[in-house]
Amino acid sequence: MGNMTGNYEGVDSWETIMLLYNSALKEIGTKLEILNNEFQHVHQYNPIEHIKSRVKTPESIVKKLKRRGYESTIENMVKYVNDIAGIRVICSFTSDIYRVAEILANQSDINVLSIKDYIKHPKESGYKSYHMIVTVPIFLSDGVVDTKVEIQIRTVAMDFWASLEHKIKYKYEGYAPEHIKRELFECAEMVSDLDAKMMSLNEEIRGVAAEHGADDREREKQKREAERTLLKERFYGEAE
Ligand code: 0O2
Repeated sequence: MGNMTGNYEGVDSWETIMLLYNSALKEIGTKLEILNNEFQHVHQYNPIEHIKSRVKTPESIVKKLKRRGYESTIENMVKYVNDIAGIRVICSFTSDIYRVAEILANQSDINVLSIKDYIKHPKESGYKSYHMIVTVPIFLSDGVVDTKVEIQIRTVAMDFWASLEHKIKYKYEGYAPEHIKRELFECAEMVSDLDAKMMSLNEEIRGVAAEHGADDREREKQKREAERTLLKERFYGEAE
């Protein structure tokens, strides 16, 4: 069996393909969970708030292919629909988004196919999120298949905005009234302000916590030194 992003002979049945995409979601989900646990262990904080994953519905896949002028075949779907397996990673702060993205991209079995940074370059609507299309190897009984996953990384606030915007877009079938679009855009700006303020507040708090940590360490050191001096006095009758 070949590489699904190039030669996907043998990966031709709907069931096999769905098995691959579901497995890819599990692999990426586990990687993210391990990362979050390690961060908790080493730095006592979680960069990831929560993770949502889904496999695109057949209707949605067909719609996307049609929109782009492709026939609805398994070959076209594997080749042209990049978000059949999608995972959404919700972080507290913008800085966490870039941290998580970089760590994932540097893992040796992850191959980054493309990146769209809608945080640095928001969409016209105001949409902000960090998108990566990656492949992850899926080990089957008779071979390895590199399988595509779309990873969307965003803050809680960006996610809140995107959910509402998606709902509105869906309701108006893409043709929302101008005033709604305008207000949504204004909300997107508020989301950016909120994210920026929350991040700088968090940095300040962490600065204070680090200072407290340094004070605690200094006190601990002085206590240990006092104990050593006392022990020496007891043993030798005098301090050095
Ligand atoms: P749905 O209904 O969420 O599944 P590519 O994947 O590179 O071939 P595409 O699909 O245009 O091309 O990529 P892009 O721009 O990275 O968008 C992919 C997904 O991002 C979308 O999937 C949405 O989930 C999300 N997204 C992009 N733009 C917007 C936006 O303006 N508002 C909201 N709420 N979500 C957005 P789908 O399949 O288009 O939609």
